[in-house]
Amino acid sequence: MNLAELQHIYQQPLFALVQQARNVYLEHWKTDQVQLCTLLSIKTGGCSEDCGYCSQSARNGGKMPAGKLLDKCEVLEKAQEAAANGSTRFCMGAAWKGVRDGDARFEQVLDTIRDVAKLGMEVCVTLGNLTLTEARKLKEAGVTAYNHNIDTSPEFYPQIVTTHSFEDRLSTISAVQEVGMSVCCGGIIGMGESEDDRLKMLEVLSNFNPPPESVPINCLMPMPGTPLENQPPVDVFELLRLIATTRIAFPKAKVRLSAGRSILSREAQAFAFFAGANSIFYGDRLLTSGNPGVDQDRELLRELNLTAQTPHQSMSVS
Ligand code: SAM
Ligand code: DTB
Ligand code: SF4
Repeated sequence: MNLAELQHIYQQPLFALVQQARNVYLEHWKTDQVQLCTLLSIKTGGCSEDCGYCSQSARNGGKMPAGKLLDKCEVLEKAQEAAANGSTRFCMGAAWKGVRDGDARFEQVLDTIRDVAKLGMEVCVTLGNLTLTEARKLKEAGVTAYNHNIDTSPEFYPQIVTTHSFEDRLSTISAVQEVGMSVCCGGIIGMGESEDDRLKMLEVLSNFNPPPESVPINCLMPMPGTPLENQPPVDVFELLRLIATTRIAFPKAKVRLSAGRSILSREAQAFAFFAGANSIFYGDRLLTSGNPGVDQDRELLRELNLTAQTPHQSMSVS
């Protein structure tokens, strides 16, 4: 879809937009199921990059000490706990610019992935830049999806990050696609970008071939010490419009209501599910910030009569 088409969808009266999104959802997904993804930061802080939103950048005040890469046993323990809690996807994140084949830390991550993959959940990793060689090894180790967000429009990106380019992000995504791994790619809203920047981000995503398997929509968590620490919260109706537009643009994708749920009311989350979101981060923590507790989320899903997706479930209707 191009920007004009996305604007046309996005600018409809809110109820017409949400109704269209709900219809698209029902055409492609038979039941009201939500994918439950648990995140684990396997290497926290000390990152060389200057992403303005990120608490883990060594350049953003440097308050967060660089942690060590978690060993396999620690990760497996968390992954088993996630599986026992009903998670269908386990996503491991590292505060790295990227990974290189031959590096001992990359070998350690591959070894960990091989064991996590045996637990039956979908396995997602987000490790920064890759080339074809690393992408192939990750797939062989059992990774099902690689998360690499473009975060915003190509035009706004340089105002948020200067240590790598938007094109660098796209080149990693091409490598992931070339080896046949699913792409999980979305962005953040609330960084000072315009509504058109958000739609331009969707325009770029909609030109991916194949389109992303999942699209995380994160609301900025304003992290102390970062240049964006004082950003005001995202307007809830702007979030709902973007979720609905994403559902319409990507009928078959998991649209993930990602960072920021801890400041959304139960009603706003219910509205977001109605508008087409069908995936959440599930677990008490995101990477360095908080998330609603597992018990709270279980209760919310029960009240909304939403059930958990099984792993590797794509659309229920062909
Ligand atoms: N270093 C890797 C990378 O940049 O791809 C992986 C980890 S990075 C923390 C993954 C994603 O988390 C970012 O692309 C961004 O979309 C999201 N993120 C990071 N900090 C955030 C924040 N404060 N609020 C919302 N989303 C955030
Ligand atoms: C994504 O799109 N959101 C997640 C995951 N992919 C890696 C990360 C959210 C991070 C929120 C801020 C934090 O916890 O540091
Ligand atoms: Fe590093 Fe990723 Fe955070 Fe950017 S978003 S500073 S690359 S951990």
